[in-house]
Amino acid sequence: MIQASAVKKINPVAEAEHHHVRFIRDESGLDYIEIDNDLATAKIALQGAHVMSWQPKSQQHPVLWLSSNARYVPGRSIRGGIPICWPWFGAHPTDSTLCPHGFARVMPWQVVDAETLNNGATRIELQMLEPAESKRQLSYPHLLTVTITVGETLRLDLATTNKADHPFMVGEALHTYFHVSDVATIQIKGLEDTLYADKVFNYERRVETHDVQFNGEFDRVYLNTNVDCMIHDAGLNRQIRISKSGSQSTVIWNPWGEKSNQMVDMGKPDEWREMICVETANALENSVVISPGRTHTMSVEYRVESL
Ligand code: TA6
Repeated sequence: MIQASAVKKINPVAEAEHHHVRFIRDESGLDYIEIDNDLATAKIALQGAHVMSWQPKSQQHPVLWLSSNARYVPGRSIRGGIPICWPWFGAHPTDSTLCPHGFARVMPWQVVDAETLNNGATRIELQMLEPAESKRQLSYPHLLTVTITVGETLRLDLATTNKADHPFMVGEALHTYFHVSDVATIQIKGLEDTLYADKVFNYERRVETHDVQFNGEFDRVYLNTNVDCMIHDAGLNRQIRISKSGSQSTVIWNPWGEKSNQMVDMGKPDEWREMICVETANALENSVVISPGRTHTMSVEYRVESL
């Protein structure tokens, strides 16, 4: 974890200009943005433009789950928060040597704009930088930005611009880890009658018949769906509403105990019980073809509601 003694300010000008925003660097050289405005707190790693935490000041509990032994090292994704999967989701379609879920989540990003909105929220726009490694994995010219708005709600707008002279296809996900009281007692509402591909059963296709509930490993890509989902959590007396646009897939994942225990960064033995991933995505056949000169934007907004 970040040692307080190793933390130093890296952008005092931006800090002065943009109230509520602080830049810090840890001992591995990773940079972070801390936001503390009238409405909420949040922390974002510049590697991956990775939102690590967000908590509205009206809420007693964190909304996002962040593993207690997440790794904060260059080139590795942080376990928890909101990893950005791009430009493919899951395994690369043709080259198994490439990292699952693409490279955006481990690339350096830079802040291109920051402002305080009239409602008190903080809006930060980041752009992915393109080291040689990313060019090797995606040779087409492109621009990837994410705008993160931190307030009573949390909003992310992930925008891909095609700067090539031919169309290209992207798969993508905002792979959000939510903090829940106990994954075995929550329900996810909004996906009844939706077709899904079940990764636990070799991508077998079925149609959801009920609210989603959990009693074992769960890894599904719900397809052709753009509706709101709600994580109904009686244990925390709250519901998290997930509203999205530009997204046709919703991915839900919890590895359960055995798989979590095989992973080096899933926290203490039972920590996986307090986590559910509900991902705003365009995956499998919902991957998006972007024409030359066009921008495709996938957006999501999270809101905590009382039960
Ligand atoms: O979104 C679900 C999933 O694709 C699962 O199959 C699981 O592997 C998970 O993402 C985590 O992937 P990661 O590469 O972050 O370990």
